[in-house]
Amino acid sequence: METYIGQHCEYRKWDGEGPVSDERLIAEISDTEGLLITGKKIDDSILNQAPKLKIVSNASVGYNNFDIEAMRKHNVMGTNTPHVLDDTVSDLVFGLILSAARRLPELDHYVKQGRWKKGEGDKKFFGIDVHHATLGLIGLGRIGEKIAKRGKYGFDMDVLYYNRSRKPDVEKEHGYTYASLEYLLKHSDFVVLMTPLSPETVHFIGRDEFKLMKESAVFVNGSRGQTVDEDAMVEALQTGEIRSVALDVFQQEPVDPEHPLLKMPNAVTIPHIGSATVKTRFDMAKLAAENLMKGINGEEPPNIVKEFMD
Ligand code: 8YV
Repeated sequence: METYIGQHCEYRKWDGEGPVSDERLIAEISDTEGLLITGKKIDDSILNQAPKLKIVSNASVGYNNFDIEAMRKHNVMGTNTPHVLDDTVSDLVFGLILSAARRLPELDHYVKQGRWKKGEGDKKFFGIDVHHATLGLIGLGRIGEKIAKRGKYGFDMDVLYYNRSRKPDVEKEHGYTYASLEYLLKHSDFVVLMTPLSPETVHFIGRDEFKLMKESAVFVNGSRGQTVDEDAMVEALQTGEIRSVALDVFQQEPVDPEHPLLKMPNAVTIPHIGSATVKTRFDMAKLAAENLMKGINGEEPPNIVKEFMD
């Protein structure tokens, strides 16, 4: 990717550990026309120092790191990397569903600790079935649709979905049921949150929503940590309001090692790896680089996010 970018423009790369600091970014961007980033917050404080900036290209599909209003004000467009990660993220979500249902990380740990003894009953290893269960999907976007298909055709699940806009054609083609959020929460065995983070979806799932779920429910978050009230989730696990959770995302990332969730065997926790396969990360980087170059050259990038389309 660097070769591709290097062929088209002069570039500087952040090689440091972790995300670039605001101070460092600001020191570098007075003459910059394009930025390629993952997850770095782009707001007025950055944009004020970048008078030549035309485009911020996110190497991710989520773009909650864009301060849309500020970017519009500064005439800077934002792009993302949709489509290329849909299958990879939905595979991972199914991995989370299976991990929680069959308690795979917990039991892997058990075996590796040498605790599996001859003659002991296996009742304590029992999990719950995924096949023929009810999958409740909050968010039937591109990734949500892939998850629904895996559930329906791979695991014979009944699929309920809740979405901002109803999708009658998809419903009809695959036999999914559109449900109110309340109905979905009350009737799903697996509740999967796959909605983008926006001001409307902050703490979309909180105390009231956990209370509505079945005691046997598994809650899976593959969107963003801020879409869930984490304190309420911990409480729901502690009080047995739900059975277990499986999470790719957290309110704060990396998650604090002292976080109560990390001490719970019924919380599967992985480090935000939804799209993290060799091929998909390559495809995302390629798309992000293409978006970047087009934006710098005054052409229309293929993946301008909708808020910059008018
Ligand atoms: C992350 C994602 O960006 O594309 C997204 O929105 O959540 C992921 O692809 C990626 O895992 C880097 O944190």
